Amino acid sequence: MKILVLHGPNLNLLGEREPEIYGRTTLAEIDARLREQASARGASVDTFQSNHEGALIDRIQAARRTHQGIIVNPGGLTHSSVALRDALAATSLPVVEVHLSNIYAREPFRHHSYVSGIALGQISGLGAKGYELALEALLDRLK
Ligand code: CA2
Repeated sequence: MKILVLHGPNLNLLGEREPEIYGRTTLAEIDARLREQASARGASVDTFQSNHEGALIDRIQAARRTHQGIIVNPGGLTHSSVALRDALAATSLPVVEVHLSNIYAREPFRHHSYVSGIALGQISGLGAKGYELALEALLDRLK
C-alpha cells in the first residue's frame, strides 16, 4: 500500500514562521513521522511539497497507477484551485484533506475548500497530528 502525501505552497516554511497558527513541527518532522507510521502498518508514503500548482498537478497525475490513496494539504490552493480539485478527482483515488489550522475559525475566504467536495474526509485544526489521523483513516479504509 503506497500513499502519496502532498503539501502545497508555503508549507515548506512550517516550524520557521507563524508558529502560533501552524505549530512548531517542521515539514521534515511531519514526513518522517508519517513514514514511520506507515511502515509500522506495512505500508509506505511518498511525500512531495511544491510552491507550484502545476508541479502538484503533475505529481497527482503520476500517482494514479502507483499509489492507492492521497493525503493533501493544498495550502492556499484549497481556496482557489479548481485545477487541483480536478486533478485529484481524475485519479479516482481516495483523498483525505488536511489543514493544520481550523480553516472555519479563520477569515471567511478560508471557509470554502475546492477539495472537500471530492475528498473522503477533511481534518482541520488539529495541527501536525491531523496528518497522522488522516493516514490512519486512509489505511483503515484501504485495508
Ligand atoms: O491550515 C492549513 O494547513 C492551511 O492549509 C495552511 C495554508 C492556508 O492558506 C490555508 O488556509 C490553511 C497556508 C500555508 C502556509 O504555511 C505557512 C507555514 C508557516 C509559515 C507561514 C506559512
